[in-house]
Formats: sequence, structure tokens, C-alpha cells
Amino acid sequence: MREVRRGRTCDPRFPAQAPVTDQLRGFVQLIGMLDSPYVRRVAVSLQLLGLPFEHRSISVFSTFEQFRRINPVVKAPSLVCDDGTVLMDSTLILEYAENLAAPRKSLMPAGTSERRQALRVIGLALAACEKSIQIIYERNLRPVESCISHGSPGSRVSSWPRTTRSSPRFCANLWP
Ligand SMILES: N[C@@H](CCC(=O)N[C@@H](CS)C(=O)NCC(=O)O)C(=O)O
Repeated sequence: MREVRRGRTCDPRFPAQAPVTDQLRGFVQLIGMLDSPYVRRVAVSLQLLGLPFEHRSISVFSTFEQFRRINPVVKAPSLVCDDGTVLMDSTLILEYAENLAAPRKSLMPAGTSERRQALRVIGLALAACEKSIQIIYERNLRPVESCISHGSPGSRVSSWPRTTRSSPRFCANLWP
């Protein structure tokens, strides 16, 4: 895994399409910071699948414009394929990666009941990530004046939707 920190300029006429240089041909690029559980999920899985990739630590927050030039939806992880197609969403990226690695390797069990169990665990983990991230966004990123709470800033958690507050712990409790 080679980390490329310097950004490249993409053709603004084709914002969903990243340019492919000879140097990058044959490589996929994983775009996003490793503090994201979704980016980590893809990075670890690509490594386990034995698929070479370049990781570019571009943030959806601090380097928003640079990210937007690669994927105007600004969603991490994004995967720039070797033909320039930009994929997003960790589950969809991993579906593509599994297909690339097949039949040599797969991270998913083949048997129906084992696969069902794996999907259950993945679903719980993704739900826990989603709900945790919602809490972080609400606490750290949303300006206090636009929080959905009423009352003092310290009490803003109390008016969050019940599902958002309970889910991370709930997911852990349901872990098989
Ligand atoms: N379901 C998506 C979730 C990805 C996600 O929410 N990524 C965050 C970073 S951790 C992001 O891109 N946030 C910026 C935004 O949604 O605008 C996945 O599995 O990849």
C-alpha cells in the first residue's frame, strides 16, 4: 500500500471520472481518512483479499474541495477504479472487490447459514458505526445554534431521536 498525500486535479467536465495516468493504471485508489470505520473496513478488506491499492488520505472535511474534485458526492470511502470509475459506499466497494478477487479469494463464507450469520454481524457493525457517527456529527460538527435540542447546550443529547441514542449500545448487546 503506497500512500499518496498530494492531490491531483481532475477534469471538471467529468467530475465523477478521475484521470488515469500510466503510472496509476492497474491500481485502484482508496480515497478517505483511516479514522473512518468505513474507509478502514475497505482498506483492511482489500489487503486481506490481496488486491493492490493506493491509499490517499483526503478528508471529507479538511480537504473537502480536493475530495469533491474526485467524487462530487464527497463520500468516504470512494474507490477510483483503474478505468477512472468512482465507486462509493463500503459495502458496494467490497462487492466489487470480492468480484475482482474471485475465485481466488473471498472474505465471505460460502455456506448459506454461515453467510447469513456473517451478514447479520456485518449489519450490526455497520448500524453501530452509523449511529456512533451520527452522535459524533451532532456533538462535534453541528453548530450549537442549529442542534435539535431545546434547553442548554449540554442537554442537547436528550432530545435526539431515541433510536440514535440507543443504537450503538443496542448493536453491541445483540452481538452474537
Ligand atoms: N454507508 C456508507 C457510509 C460512509 C460515510 O458515512 N462516510 C462518512 C465518513 S465516515 C462521510 O463520507 N461523511 C461525509 C458526508 O456524508 O457528507 C459506507 O458504508 O461507506
